[in-house]
Amino acid sequence: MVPLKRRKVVSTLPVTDTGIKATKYPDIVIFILERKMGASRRTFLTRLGRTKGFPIAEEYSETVTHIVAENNSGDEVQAWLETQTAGRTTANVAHLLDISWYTESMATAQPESIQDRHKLKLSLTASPVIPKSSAKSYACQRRTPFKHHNLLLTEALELLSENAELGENEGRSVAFRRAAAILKTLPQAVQRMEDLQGLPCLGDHSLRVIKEMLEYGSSQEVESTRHSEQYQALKALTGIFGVGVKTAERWFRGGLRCPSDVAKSEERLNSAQQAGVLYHEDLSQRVSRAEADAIGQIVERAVQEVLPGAQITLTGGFRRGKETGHDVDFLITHPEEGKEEGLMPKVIQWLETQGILLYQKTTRNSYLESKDGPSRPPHNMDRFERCFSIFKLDRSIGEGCPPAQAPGGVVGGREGRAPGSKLEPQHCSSGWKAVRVDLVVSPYSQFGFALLGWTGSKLFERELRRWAGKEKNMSLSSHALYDNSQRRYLRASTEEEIFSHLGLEYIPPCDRNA
Ligand code: 8GT
Ligand code: MN
Repeated sequence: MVPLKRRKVVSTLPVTDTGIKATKYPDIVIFILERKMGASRRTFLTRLGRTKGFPIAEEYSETVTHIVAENNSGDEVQAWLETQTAGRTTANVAHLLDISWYTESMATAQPESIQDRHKLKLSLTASPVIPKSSAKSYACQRRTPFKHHNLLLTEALELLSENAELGENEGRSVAFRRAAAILKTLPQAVQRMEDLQGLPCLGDHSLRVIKEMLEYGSSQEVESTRHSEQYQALKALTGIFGVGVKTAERWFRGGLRCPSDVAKSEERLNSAQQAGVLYHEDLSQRVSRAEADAIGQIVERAVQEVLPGAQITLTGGFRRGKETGHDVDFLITHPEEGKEEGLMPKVIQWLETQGILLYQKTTRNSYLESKDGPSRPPHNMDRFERCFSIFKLDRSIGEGCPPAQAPGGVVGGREGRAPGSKLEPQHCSSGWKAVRVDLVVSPYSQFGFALLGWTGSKLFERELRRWAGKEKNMSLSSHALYDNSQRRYLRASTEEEIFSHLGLEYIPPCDRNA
């Protein structure tokens, strides 16, 4: 760890027993501001609090969680606080509270939950300090907007995360991703290591990388990884639709480096990989929001044709407000439970007859949540279907897809390519573009869970499940929330209700970009 600098603040009181270690409330540290209150009243209030077991600090430090003031405005306390922190932005900024919070807490002999009326109001031009709540350690407790102020650092940490993932080192990959995620929540660019004081999720390795980047503008480890043949090849190979880390690794050892090597090779490809190679050029382009909307209209039309009244919702990155994506994700349901059964094959068939599908593979819901989901799946879980597909989207989007023929027909058969038959990758000079589309059908009763589960980001989802398990003894999946203590499923029809069951503040989709 980088040693954290502690700033000594001169106390106006003699340092007696701080009472902090033996407290009943280890999570809070109160500081009573003497300003405008006077030393004798402060001493009285301090003693009173301590007799009730409250941890009260003599001196202000960054461990303080609650600053209590009397007859001071929020701006006055804020200005005082800035002199204590030398104007530095610190993550560990305490609640600024009126004395009423303290006296009410004295009356009940326990720290009262903070109400709006307890908070000292700051004027709108208030300082750039980060509220303590934005430094919570689970990503699902924080707001992470898509646009943030630390792109260079997060890009570097995410590259290391991706490299660890390609090396199948999941723990390391998640650690770097969590470190990147915390930097995305900061209201300004990190300039000094001190700016990181008090932030969770930053391990030694991430701190080392950040320090190097702040000092030299780049990190040697990041740059050597970025330029390494293995990283570049594994990234390029897993960038092919249908190719996972294990296959990419095997191909790499066999001397393949990029999609065109695969196309020329004798490797046996399954049907997804064949489509992946065939449409690689298009699929490696980002999908724009306009394209996502155009695909939304097609899916809407398909769904209405086969089941009037069914509803479609754009999920994934686009629901989080991203401008572009690597694919387009949709969730389909029907307000009448059970009506959605058998819907997917009909939708697929309709799309196929319109000549819109270049590839599709429908799977029943096969992931029975064995690793982190409920131990007993809900009875209707096997109704949950998903389809990985590739749409043929007219380049003059908005006009819909022409009923044109896919080159060589739809790639979707079960049999793989026979060794020796070469693939000729498609080039995007044509009037259409291949776009990856994921369709998921959910029963209405599970819709809230499915929506939450398919909106992402992947880290946000992971953190939600970790929070549920570790902090609440619950199991969250895209189907249900199971309370292990009560041994029952908790009902919810909206995302808001799920957050509430989990004891979390509701985070809207646009702030789930961890
Ligand atoms: P993108 O812009 O690159 O497309 O980013 P994205 O939309 O955030 O990612 P995605 O890879 O398209 O995945 C969308 C969401 O679906 C993510 O939240 C991811 O966690 C979720 N997701 C899968 N696979 C599965 C799965 O098998 N089960 C569930 N419940 N969710 C899944 O990608
Ligand atoms: Mn997506």
